Amino acid sequence: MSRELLEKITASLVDGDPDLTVDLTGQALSGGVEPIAVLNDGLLPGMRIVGQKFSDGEYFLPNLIVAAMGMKRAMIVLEPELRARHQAMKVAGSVVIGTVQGDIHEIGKTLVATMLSANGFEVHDLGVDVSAEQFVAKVRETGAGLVGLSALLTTTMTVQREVVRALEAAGLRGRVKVMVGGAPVSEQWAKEIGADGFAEDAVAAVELATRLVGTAA
Ligand code: B1M
Repeated sequence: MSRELLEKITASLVDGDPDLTVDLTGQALSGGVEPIAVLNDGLLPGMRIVGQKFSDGEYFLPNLIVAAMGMKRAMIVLEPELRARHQAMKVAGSVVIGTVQGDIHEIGKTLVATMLSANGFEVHDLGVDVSAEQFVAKVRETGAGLVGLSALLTTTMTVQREVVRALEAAGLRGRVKVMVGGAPVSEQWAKEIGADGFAEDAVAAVELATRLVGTAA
């Protein structure tokens, strides 16, 4: 039953029906399906299929926009449930996060921010299209020990390097760790630009953040 519901959630994203996605997400939660399963086995496979169809030339920009709308609206329903699972956690560390300048992809970054927050991190989410200067200013203002940089485009992943350099130039690099992520980003890239680590998904991001903040402490 829940398998069938999760498949319907995936299909609703692929078919571009945001109302149905939200409705099915609510049904799954009230039917007792774990929020993390709704995310990992319902919503994310849908976004992967949409991306693949876009790459294959079968889908176009409007298809991406409608799918993103469904995903974002479903996340509004899902987020409180994800957080509720981790209510009793103490603050694990402070993180400044954002999608780098020139890039407006926000879903993955927001998911990482939600999972960090759900796991006890104090999260300062700067949103999308964030400049190196804005990252530097927020680290200064908050004293955060970790910066998370998301980039979804091969053309914007280079901005992650700019942020690392800007933190160095501002004299902050000694006290702040840098975590990078996003579809085109890799462990190798993280090393190349002098970041402290790469995480493939939101769960890995929580593990990495915990390890990095632990190292910094
Ligand atoms: Co865009 N887009 N898009 N898009 N889009 C991609 C990224 C693309 C791979 C599609 C494709 O060709 N198959 C392609 C990039 C190609 C490349 O550079 N290699 C692409 C393109 C080309 C574009 C435009 C240039 C299209 C155009 O205008 N011609 C344009 C660029 C706009 C810009 O940013 N300046 C564009 C626009 C858009 C929309 C606005 C329509 C929309 C975004 C809406 C929004 O976010 N509000 C959109 C979407 C939805 C996608 C796809 C289909 C889905 C992205 C997504 O939300 N995935 C995407 C294809 C794909 O990725 N399969 C695509 C779900 C999300 C949960 O996963 O973001 O990967 P993801 O995040 C993951 C991990 O990557 C990781 O954890 C997350 C959770 O598991 N992660 C981190 C992410 N950030 C992290 C940070 C961390 C750690 C882990 O630490 C800090």
